[in-house]
Amino acid sequence: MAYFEEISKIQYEGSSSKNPFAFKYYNPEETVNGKTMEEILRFSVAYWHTFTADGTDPFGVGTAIRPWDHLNGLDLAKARVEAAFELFEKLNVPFFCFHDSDIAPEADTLKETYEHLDVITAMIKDYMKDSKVKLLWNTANMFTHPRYVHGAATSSNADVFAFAAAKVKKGLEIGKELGAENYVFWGGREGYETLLNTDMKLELDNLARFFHMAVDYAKEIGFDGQFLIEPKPKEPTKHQYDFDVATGHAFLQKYDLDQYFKFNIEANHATLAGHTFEHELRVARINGMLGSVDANQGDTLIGWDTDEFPTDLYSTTLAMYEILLNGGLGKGGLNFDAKVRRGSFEPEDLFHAHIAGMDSFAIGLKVAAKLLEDRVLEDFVADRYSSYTEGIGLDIVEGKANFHKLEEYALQLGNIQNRSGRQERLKAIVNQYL
Ligand code: XYL
Repeated sequence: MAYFEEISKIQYEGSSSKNPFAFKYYNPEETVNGKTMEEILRFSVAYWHTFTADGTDPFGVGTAIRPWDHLNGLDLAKARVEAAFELFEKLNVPFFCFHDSDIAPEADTLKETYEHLDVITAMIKDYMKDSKVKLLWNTANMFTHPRYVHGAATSSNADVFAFAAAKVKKGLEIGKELGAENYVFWGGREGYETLLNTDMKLELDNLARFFHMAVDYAKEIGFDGQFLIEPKPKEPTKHQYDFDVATGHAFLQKYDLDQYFKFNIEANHATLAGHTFEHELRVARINGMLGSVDANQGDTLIGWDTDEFPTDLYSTTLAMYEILLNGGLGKGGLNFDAKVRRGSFEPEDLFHAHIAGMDSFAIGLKVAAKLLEDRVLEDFVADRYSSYTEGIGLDIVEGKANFHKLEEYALQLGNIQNRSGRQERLKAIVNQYL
């Protein structure tokens, strides 16, 4: 059965095409620096936003019209798998991602939930056999059910810690079964609401214990996917422990976990933390910790995680600039952790949204590659820091300076001359490439 009958496979038609169901810029076969767009961009569909969510928001019920709406329970879960593979195929995306609870309904007992997961995992595996689509990552939902009211691995209740561990154990088994390239931890409720009732040290120590157990179990079963932490500063908790990349990195280093983890960086989480998307990518990149990306965008006028499909070309360009400098995303990809707006409730909007996101990143890739090829920013930055390539600057960089030597040098300096940072000129040059 076809769920999106009216829509055929989306093809690349070029920028002059007026066909809404065509890519204008994303041409999977086109090469950029010797690799195809498909290989570099590694697009992924997020199961939760595209097949599970219905447009519910804090003020109103769902608005989405979906061809599987009339079904329930496991029948609904199965229909979603069928619809998912139809959409993957038609959009020609190479990857998808899910939480356990997106693919199969949670039952009253953990045992029954496992049974549901087994049925749907087998079905997904079957579909994957006849498809080129791979699992970018899976994860466990440890934030929706009331049991996670005080967190999962950072809960004040050890029973919840144990329950969460069982969910991740199962998640790793599923990841292995489906050949997942990564496993994600997003700690939505791993944080606190008030310090008045919180043992922060125990919660953080427990979170590290939990991650070490996950690493051990992955080794035990031979799961070789990359572990990823997805930082977010807040929402739903007031303060989330994986606040941003820098905070998460310090945590991983403190607990000897940095060798096993990288980061899954989400654009809208970066902006919630008061950073730009490219800032988070840069911090991860220069520390060798850039794993994967949740490609979306927020809204400057709204203070929460709006998870919009990415259409801001300035942002996709600067993101792709970081990704290219990183030598690509390795096992990671660009996962559209993005939802159609509540007012875009028709099934075809799922296609328009993904086409918009894929085209926006394709433009970003091409512009970033050209910027790098012309060394627009590299030459400027190299020149800006040239004082460290000779004289006292070179001594500082080579560890040949100390406060005595620097004082001696400073004492004989006349007026210090600085040079302009030329921010506006550089922005204008970037605009010339867009
Ligand atoms: C919510 C988060 C999640 C993670 C996976 O803000 O983005 O959707 O990506 O748990």
